[in-house]
Amino acid sequence: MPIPDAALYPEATGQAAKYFAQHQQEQPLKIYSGWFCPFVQRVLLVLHTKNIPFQYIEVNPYHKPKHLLNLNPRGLVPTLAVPTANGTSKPLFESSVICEYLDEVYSDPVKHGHRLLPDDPYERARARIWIQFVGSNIIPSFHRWLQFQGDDAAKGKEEYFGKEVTLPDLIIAPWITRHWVFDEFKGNNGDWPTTEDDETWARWNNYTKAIEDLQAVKDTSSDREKFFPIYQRYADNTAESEAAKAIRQGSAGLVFAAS
Ligand code: GSH
Repeated sequence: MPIPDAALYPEATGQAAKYFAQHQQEQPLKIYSGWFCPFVQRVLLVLHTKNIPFQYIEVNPYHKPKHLLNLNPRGLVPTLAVPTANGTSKPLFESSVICEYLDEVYSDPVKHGHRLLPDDPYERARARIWIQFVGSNIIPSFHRWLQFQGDDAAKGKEEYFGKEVTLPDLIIAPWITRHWVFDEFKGNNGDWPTTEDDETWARWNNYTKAIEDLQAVKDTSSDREKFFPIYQRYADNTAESEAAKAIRQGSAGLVFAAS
């Protein structure tokens, strides 16, 4: 039976076609790629950002050509062929592992710019948490929403948007429900950044709406106009609360960090 996934448009188009055309020449570092694959794209983004010389090799991973299987028995893209000292190559796979490898190996700041993972071990560990989170939560949710049918699709959608509130949501919610203060007191007049940031703001607005719709937020919020005199004092910088004083002294971290 034919594999439905194998029926692919055979090659990249548009800007990607031009970019890949510039990377057809023989190079020691090779990426076995599918133009359509988001995991591949991760690696291409790193190669591009770090200006790493590479050869682009288009394969259809659903047909699993022999030269791909020789490198990667699972026959997945991306697969990287890494040059060895004796002129042969050795394979590497798993997109996030490849990305980290490239960042580590191509580390000359003059040739390759800044490191994509932070230098500080703690910050690096935190970045890895997010990387892991994308892999373990976001992409699976994306696919569940995309692939599930009927009632299950609705469940997938809820999951993708994150139906269940988490502690970080609740920790930030009071400030989210108060960002009108900038319109009211700082002359912002709803003038949040637009144009190239539209998409970000659309996501922000979705998130804000989800927070505002929480019953717990509704049940614990007073009428907006009752906040006016309080925030007027902050806006005039005449408030004398610990927070207001700390902000004036530049030591807000001590007040807010553990609160
Ligand atoms: N976890 C892998 C990674 O991050 O590199 C996933 C790679 C992957 O699933 N690639 C797809 C593939 O090669 C194309 S987007 N599929 C072939 C198959 O499923 O047989």
